[in-house]
Amino acid sequence: MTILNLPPAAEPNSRGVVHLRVLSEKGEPLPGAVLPDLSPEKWLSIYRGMVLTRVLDGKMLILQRQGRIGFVGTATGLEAAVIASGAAFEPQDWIFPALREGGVAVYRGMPLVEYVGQMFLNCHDTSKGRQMNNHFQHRGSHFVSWSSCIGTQLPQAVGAAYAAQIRSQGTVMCGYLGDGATSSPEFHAAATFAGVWKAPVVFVCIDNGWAISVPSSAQSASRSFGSKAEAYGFPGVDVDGNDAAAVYRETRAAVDRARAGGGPSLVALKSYRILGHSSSDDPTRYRDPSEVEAWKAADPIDRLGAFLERKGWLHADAAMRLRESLEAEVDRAIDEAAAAPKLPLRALVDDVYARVTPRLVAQHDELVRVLDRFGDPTAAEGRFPL
Ligand SMILES: Cc1ncc(C[n+]2csc(CCOP(=O)(O)OP(=O)(O)O)c2C)c(N)n1
Ligand SMILES: [Mg+2]
Repeated sequence: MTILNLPPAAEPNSRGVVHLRVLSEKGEPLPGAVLPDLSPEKWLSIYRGMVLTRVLDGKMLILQRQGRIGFVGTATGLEAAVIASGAAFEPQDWIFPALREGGVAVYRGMPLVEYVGQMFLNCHDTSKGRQMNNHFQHRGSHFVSWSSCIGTQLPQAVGAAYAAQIRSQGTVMCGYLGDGATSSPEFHAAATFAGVWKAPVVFVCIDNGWAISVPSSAQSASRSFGSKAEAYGFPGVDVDGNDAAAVYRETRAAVDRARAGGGPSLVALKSYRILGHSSSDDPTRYRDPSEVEAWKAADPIDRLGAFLERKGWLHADAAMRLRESLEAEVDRAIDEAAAAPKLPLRALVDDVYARVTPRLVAQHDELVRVLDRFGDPTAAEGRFPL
């Protein structure tokens, strides 16, 4: 029998775990639940970040389907888990992301044209085309470039946290990971060192139900992802990741504890990847469409929107206008980024070392010869040349 991967409920799941919540599915504060103490402006900035993330996903997927960019990994359905957790860190903190947290870079100040430019891998891409696209970085918002090798960002986050601790900087590091990444050796190494050193790091595990085609129920025999922290000697918590209020409250508590010298935490956010693993994936081959429908009905943007409406801080027409204005903003960024020049080939080698090494010069020259001989592969309009 297939076990469906359904949204968290008020009663314990089959492993006896209840995911913490603050808001009901309809956005009502639950009786007795403590709301995070946020200004209306901060709530609205989180909501805006969530809607912008959804808009970016939709438009990037269209660009990918048009053959104008190569790859997209979306956060659709994960917006509360991504943005409300990211919003709990301060500007001086550093984010070590996984695939789906580009919205946090934008929330923290990455210009949209750089985000889209990284998707196009053109001159607006601050990684200068040396990364695959959809691998954002933004120095100004302390958002570190991700590596596709699952889990590798975690020891880096812990190392940076240890350095900040030694320097008494009061800086907290955020290490994002997926449910699948909890099985990586890097998660184990990072959590071990973080626990021993009491490093100021918060591991934010976004359980989006799947690691490509492996359901998160089959990923581990642990009681829950949050409970894994116990083995490493620090607190872990399991949270309804579609409840932006609960996500913010619990992440913020972990950030505050880390900053005060209380060491690391693991915040596990139960949510769901509504779309495929990436633009190269067809999820209908391995999952039951009924669970996707169940999670669509538990939409995190609608839930936070309903809460904000209830509070009188957001009206339905303002929400619609916000979405339209964000769509227009992203369209402008796409127009600007799409018109930007390609990176010169030299950018591949230019500032890798203080001086370009003879080997890199030789590789660059060889590439120029190949292009002269076979032509520019990007000239094949609207279709992939490979
Ligand atoms: C070290 C390593 N092993 C395998 C892969 C192939 N791979 C790419 S994404 C992925 C699953 C990741 O799942 P999860 O951590 O849940 O993140 P999600 O994609 O669901 O956000 C795997 C196994 C990889 N990129 N790196
Ligand atoms: Mg996953």
